[in-house]
Amino acid sequence: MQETNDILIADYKRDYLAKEATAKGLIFMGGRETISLSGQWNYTVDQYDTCLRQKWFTEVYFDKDGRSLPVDFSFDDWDTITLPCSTNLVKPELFWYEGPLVFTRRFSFDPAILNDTPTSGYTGLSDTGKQVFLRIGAANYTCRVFLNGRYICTHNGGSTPFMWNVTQYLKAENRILLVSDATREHTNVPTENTDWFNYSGVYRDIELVILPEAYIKNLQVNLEPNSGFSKIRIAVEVSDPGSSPKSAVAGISEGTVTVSIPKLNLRTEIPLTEHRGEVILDAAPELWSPSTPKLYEVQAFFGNDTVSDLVGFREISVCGRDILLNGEKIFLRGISVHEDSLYTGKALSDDERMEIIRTAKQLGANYLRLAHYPHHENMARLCDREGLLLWEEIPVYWAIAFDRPATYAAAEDQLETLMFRDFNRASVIIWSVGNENPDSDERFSFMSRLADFAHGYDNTRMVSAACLVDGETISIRDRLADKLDIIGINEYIGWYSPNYDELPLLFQNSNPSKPVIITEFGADATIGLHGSIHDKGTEECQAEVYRRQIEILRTIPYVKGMTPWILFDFRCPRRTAKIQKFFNRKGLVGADRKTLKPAFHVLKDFYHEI
Ligand code: GCB
Repeated sequence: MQETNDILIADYKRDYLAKEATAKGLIFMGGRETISLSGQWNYTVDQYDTCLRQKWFTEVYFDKDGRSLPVDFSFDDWDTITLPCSTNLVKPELFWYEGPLVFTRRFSFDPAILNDTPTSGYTGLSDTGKQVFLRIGAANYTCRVFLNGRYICTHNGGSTPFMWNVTQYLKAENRILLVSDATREHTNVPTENTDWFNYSGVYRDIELVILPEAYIKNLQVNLEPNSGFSKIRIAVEVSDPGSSPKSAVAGISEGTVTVSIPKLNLRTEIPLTEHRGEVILDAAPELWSPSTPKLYEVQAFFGNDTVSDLVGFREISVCGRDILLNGEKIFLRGISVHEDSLYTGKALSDDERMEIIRTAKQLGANYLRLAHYPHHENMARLCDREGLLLWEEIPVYWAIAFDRPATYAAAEDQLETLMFRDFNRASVIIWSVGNENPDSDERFSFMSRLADFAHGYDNTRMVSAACLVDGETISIRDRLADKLDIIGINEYIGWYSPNYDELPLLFQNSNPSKPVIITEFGADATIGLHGSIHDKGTEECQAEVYRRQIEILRTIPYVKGMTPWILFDFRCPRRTAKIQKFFNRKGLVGADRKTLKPAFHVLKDFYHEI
């Protein structure tokens, strides 16, 4: 009989339901120093979740009388892995594995970082009030954190960051253990069925963030909408002193935050009430746009805390059926992209992100759709710098469990996390609340709530969703459109609907009152496969779909942009045909990111012409 009774307890996860890390626990990261825990870890596949059942993280090796106990793990002898990464690509046996994985490492933490007076036996309390937060950029889908034998927190959501205060659990010598589990569940966001590869593991950075006792929790900087481009809004939030471990300094959080934008000769004191403050100031920044991606350094100071950010100032709005950037009509020459690399899965390097940007620019694009979930935060930072507009999305994809309150809560949390993380990114102009969701009352109320939530959180961006064509009437008709600023439409005429006549019909049958972006059209093409324009899967057929689509779309006055599907071929377990071999081959470029298909040039010619 096992000491822990693990073989008898079916409901072993109940011990890990409390302490869920959500958007509310996030802290502004710009300009902060961090201690990286990325690098070499030990790991194992733990298919039966034995770590959670037996509580391996408590490391009980002896009974109370000192006799040794058998254990089913040996952390330091497990294989090593370099985190972050997509575990599936580490070795062939792991390629299809989605289940629980355990990662662990030791690390030293210098107590002097937290204490003015040197202490030998660090007990976890700092005498300066400084605090240490763990931040994980993303782990798919559920990630449970353990530190020095204690359960710390659980995060749900495969592509959003989370943070947790670990000050009281830290020692000079530490063991951290993470259990990630990418098992697809019907009730998750995304649900179990998607058209992309479900890479598992901890695939974005793991770091410790050192904060003073009172710190800046959030800093939002933006051009105030409808101010004639002449006012900047700055909003700050500081930590709640009640949450600090040292109550003696409670009250420190009231006062002011100083914010400065040196290149605009702007310096202001923002008074705080209940930890928050906001000012709207006169300013005349050079406006950010794809052709002039001007960024300004912003610094904020509060007690011993300093943060900074690089911020562009632009206004995105809708007027009738037009999209306006800085008051001028713009056509969004876009392309969709997944966060997927042949070599690194979802753990792209910045070089790989730049490769996406360069290839999109070669195409003549000014805009990317980051489908279908939050991509790495560096993507929006790079697009700020390089001058590409962005659509960012949460994975409310296909048939989500729209009737479940907990599923809604998960979707809203991912949306709030994404908006918190990327609020200051000028490149991000649209929040998308979902993709191709079959119409039902539950879906309508779920997605309406998300759209309202996005509007309530952020009045500096447009809200959209990629909707389906109404199949019965062949028209743009979706109840959700009332809740959106811009209507996204996925239509695969020439591919899933082979009758090209439906394309002009779709627009004849529709009369939207808002701008429309064709969020997807496309066709598979296997590199080197040739045939007639009617032979599905050939380069010729794909190029023909692009020609026929562009011929019509360019004439529709309310189509104000497009993001055809997709820039690069990407891995997808659903795609088993001879021409697919577990890849979705709708890329304009192969998965090698080098081989351009003829359709690339068709779209490129159009984008360069307009
Ligand atoms: C879609 C989906 C996208 C798929 C694509 C396809 O409509 O939004 O995720 O990958 O079609 O290739 O079928």
